[in-house]
Amino acid sequence: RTLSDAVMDGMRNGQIELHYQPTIDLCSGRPIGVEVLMRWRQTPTVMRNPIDFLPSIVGDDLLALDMYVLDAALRQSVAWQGLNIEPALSVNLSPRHFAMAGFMDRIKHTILSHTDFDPRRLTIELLESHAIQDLAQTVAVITELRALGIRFYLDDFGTGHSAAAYLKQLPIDGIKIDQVFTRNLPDGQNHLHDRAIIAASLSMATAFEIDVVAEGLESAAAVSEVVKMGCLKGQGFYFAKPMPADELAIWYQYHQ
Ligand code: G
Ligand code: G
Ligand code: MN
Ligand code: NA
Repeated sequence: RTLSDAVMDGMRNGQIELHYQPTIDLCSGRPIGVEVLMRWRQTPTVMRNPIDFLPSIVGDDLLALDMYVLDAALRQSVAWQGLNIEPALSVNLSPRHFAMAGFMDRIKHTILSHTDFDPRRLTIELLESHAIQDLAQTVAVITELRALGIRFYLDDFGTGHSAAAYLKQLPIDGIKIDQVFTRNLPDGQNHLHDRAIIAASLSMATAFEIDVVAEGLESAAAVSEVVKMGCLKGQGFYFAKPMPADELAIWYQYHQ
């Protein structure tokens, strides 16, 4: 049995869990929303991160897994509304799905079946490291979903092979600056190069009138550096690690 089969069986047996990491308004220090991050509870004591198993899952299986995560996150969000917390949700999706037949109907059905969820509270993060296969089709799907109020961000910005081209060609609302560019701030190895890349990303985002979130903020000093450069939103262990839903609810009620 392959790793992919084991994960898909795990999904059917309730072993896929969601963790949630807050994103922060760097001016007020308050949370704006949460990024949804998948985990696989392979055994009661072994929890695996997606980096270990996602690369082995392809095609329809990856789509099924991503739709499972989206559906579970929307259900969680509606449950949180009952506790008076309403974080915006950011869900990771591979842009590969966007060229697949039937994807549009499938994702729309998943989102609209949660009638108590306002689609304006959903952001989709597209992994920039995954190549886009059918650009015209991808643009068409994004455009139709944006008409429902869903926002799109390019994730891992700067680490793929076509960041600037995607920025130019896709109708997106924001970018997430990858943690490889923030982790050595303020004065670690090659920090001048990192600063140049962050400044260039911010400058492009300003020209395109889109949002920027800096990832991987692990210290107050790193936060203060990106704020000085003009970045208004962030995420990272300095503020909060990814947490299970019950912990996130307590964290959010305390910090909102
Ligand atoms: O949580 P962690 O740092 O281990 O996540 C590692 C990577 O896995 C991140 O780049 C993230 O974008 C990706 N990832 C996490 N959850 C999902 C998901 O539900 N679907 C997809 N396609 N990628 C995910
Ligand atoms: O690629 P993506 O942005 O989706 O990945 C998010 C991943 O980054 C999550 O797996 C999360 O655990 C991890 N992460 C979030 N904040 C930090 C941080 O401050 N430092 C490090 N090293 N990893 C982080
Ligand atoms: Mn992400
Ligand atoms: Na990222």
